[in-house]
Amino acid sequence: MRFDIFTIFPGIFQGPFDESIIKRAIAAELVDIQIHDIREHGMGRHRSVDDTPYGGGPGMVMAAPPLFDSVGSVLGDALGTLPVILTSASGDPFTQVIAEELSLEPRIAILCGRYEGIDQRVRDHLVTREISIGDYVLTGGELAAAVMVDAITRLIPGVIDSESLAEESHTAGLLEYPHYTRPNEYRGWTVPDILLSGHHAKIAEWRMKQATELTRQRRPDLLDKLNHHLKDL
Ligand code: JCK
Repeated sequence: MRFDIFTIFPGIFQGPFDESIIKRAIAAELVDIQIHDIREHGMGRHRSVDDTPYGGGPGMVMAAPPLFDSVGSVLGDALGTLPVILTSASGDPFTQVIAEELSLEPRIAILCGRYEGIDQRVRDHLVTREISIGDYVLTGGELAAAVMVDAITRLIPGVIDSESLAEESHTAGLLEYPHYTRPNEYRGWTVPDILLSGHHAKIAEWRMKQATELTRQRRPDLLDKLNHHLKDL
């Protein structure tokens, strides 16, 4: 799978993909993440990518031409056939279901906004989908793009151990059950006996009960959603 990320701050992506699981996925050529600097298509002598808003008001607006030129030059004829995602606080909420859908695509473009806004013609004629990673305010779209790439990449076959993904599907829609590792006693705090018993069926049952109970306490909305899905089956 290939990601093309368009940004005016390519340096933000120096860190996030250069460690651990994503780094391994890149090395194994399971994923290809290309960062493109929109400013290479900036306007005029100063390579501007923004301008003041028509109609007045505070802040600057990201201009359309550098974005169309940048995305057009990288995607070429593929433009029009693949998802072009805009990270935006006004977008559809990003969910695991969306991550799963997008993990099936061979290639995705992600545009990272900055400033107070983006020229509406980009949304209307370049972007196929607007996605938000949550109801809080970021300074720009780059960290949201990194979050989406991370969540999507781990779903690509071969990136994560298939046992872990199978375990995840058993408990999908629930919060995690408690985990323990050695030592069995630490500062007088012990590990639940059931986990040391070797009774695999009993352990699975205990974990499911723990996950369900924690979800009921902390995220009853997730249980409601899960019940709706089960009713549909
Ligand atoms: C992209 C610029 C900064 C901040 C004005 C917005 C009402 C406008 C995001 N989950 C998420 N939160 N924030 C973002 C995000 C923020 C961005 C850009 C994504 C580009 N900014 C900014 C505030 C405003 N308010 C709501 C007025 C821009 C995602 N994904």
